[in-house]
Amino acid sequence: MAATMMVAEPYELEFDPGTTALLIIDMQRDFVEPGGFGESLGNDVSILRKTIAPTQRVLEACRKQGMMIVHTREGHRPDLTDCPPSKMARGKPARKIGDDGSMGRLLVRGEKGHDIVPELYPKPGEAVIDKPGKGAFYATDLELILRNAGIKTLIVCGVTTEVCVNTSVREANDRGFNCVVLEDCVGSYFPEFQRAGLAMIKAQGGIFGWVSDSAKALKALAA
Ligand code: TIU
Repeated sequence: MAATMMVAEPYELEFDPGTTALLIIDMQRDFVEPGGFGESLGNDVSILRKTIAPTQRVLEACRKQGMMIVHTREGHRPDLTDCPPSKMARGKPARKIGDDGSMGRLLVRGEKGHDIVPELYPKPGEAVIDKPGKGAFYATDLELILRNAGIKTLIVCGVTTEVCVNTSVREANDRGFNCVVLEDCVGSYFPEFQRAGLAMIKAQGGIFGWVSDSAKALKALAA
């Protein structure tokens, strides 16, 4: 497929699916199902589940185009040596990172809660980036993988809008990648942060990137 256009804000985005990756941030049970890390921070996690269906449609369209697909997971080694003590202590939670939850140890690699929800589960050959922080580029090989594949544009989905999605988009933007965030494919525990998190990406002429939605992305990918 040749270069195409996606209707977006603040203006139309031109992209080539051959140099574009779908980046799905942290669609893990720990953030979207009860008993996980998100709930341990005091959040109602059910609000995030509405991102799953539109993200699934975009994922299927990108797979059909043969585009690069990258999934990220936030989490830590079982011995927690890569978890800053400050992160563990933040919020004084009743259940901390590494403690037992109903889906295994919270935010620990290899546990059920740490893995990606079944609806969006990676297929063989799709990159899975395990990240210890909120940003997908910090202490990971994501940039190397994207550069080696000649990727220029990122279509971004995932959770949460103002935390890991925003942090990762800012990191990507500073590295020269064009990012378009699909608003119905990203979710926040806080409606006001969903609005602000998207507004600050597309403000000032697209200071961090573009905002579009799954329907517009599907239309662009079908063109
Ligand atoms: N707490 C919250 O909103 N998010 C996170 O801790 N991680 C991600 O956003 N993935």
